[in-house]
Amino acid sequence: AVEYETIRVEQRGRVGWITLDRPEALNALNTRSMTEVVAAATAFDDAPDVGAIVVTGSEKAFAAGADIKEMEGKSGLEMSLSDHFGAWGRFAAVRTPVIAAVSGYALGGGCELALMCDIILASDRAKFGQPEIQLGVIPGMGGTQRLVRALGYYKAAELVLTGRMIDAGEAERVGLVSRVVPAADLLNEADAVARTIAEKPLPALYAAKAALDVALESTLAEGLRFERQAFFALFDTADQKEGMAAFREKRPPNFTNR
Ligand code: CO8
Repeated sequence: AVEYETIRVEQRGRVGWITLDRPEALNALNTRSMTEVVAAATAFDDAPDVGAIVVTGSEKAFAAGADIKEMEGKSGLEMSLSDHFGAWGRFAAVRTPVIAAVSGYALGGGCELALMCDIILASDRAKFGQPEIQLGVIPGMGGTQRLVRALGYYKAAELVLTGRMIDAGEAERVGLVSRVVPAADLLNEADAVARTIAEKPLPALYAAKAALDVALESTLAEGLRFERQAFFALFDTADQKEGMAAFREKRPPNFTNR
């Protein structure tokens, strides 16, 4: 078994849990934690009995950014040659739906990690922000791109240019967060949402996530073409036949994830 140092990993039912666990650094993301989160997420993605993944931190911090102390002394050339944090691309490419359950700080790379997930649930103690400008840099794990797509240009520009943190209520109002719950309820709420997703048929979940992803990076015409092909392909799955038969027979479906 893999020995994780910076995360805790657990499968409960059909839900894979990844808990960031570097409390001494407010879960700041270093190379080690990137490697571990990516390994855990891709292992859950490969497991046929996992239908949803939850990523969370502690009540005080989801993740307070990329690890500043690790990056500080590097040159641009070193960052570039090592493709510093490039492996996060594999996290974003996970086919299984991923839920971020955020409490406390989700700053910089922490906010960007949440943005790589499909659903963001927040506790009333959550704070989001891209403070990189104050460090003389900019978001480097997708923040400028995903925030513009998620919030629109003007709100994203304000956050990236000022570095201002927003609380959970504002994050919900601007559409970053699906729902805000009391901190004590966050993990139960994440579990409920994850279970709801994980009991759906896997081929349709993969297709839905892939189509949603295409919406972020294509024209409407390309996206509609992708959606239609994915829709057609699902008619070759056992779960489509079962789902529609169950509807007709007025009984719950029994999906086999094929
Ligand atoms: N990196 C390293 N260590 C951190 C980080 C971080 N991002 N955040 C907190 N820590 C450490 C602190 O240094 C401190 O350690 P120590 O006890 O050894 O001094 C410990 O965690 C606790 O932190 P604080 O004492 O500061 O706790 P407070 O409650 O007083 O403050 C804050 C909490 C406001 C969250 C504060 O810690 C803070 O401002 N942190 C930095 C936030 C930040 O600027 N994040 C952005 C980082 S840059 C980034 O994410 C770029 C991403 C893109 C990279 C892509 C590369 C390709």
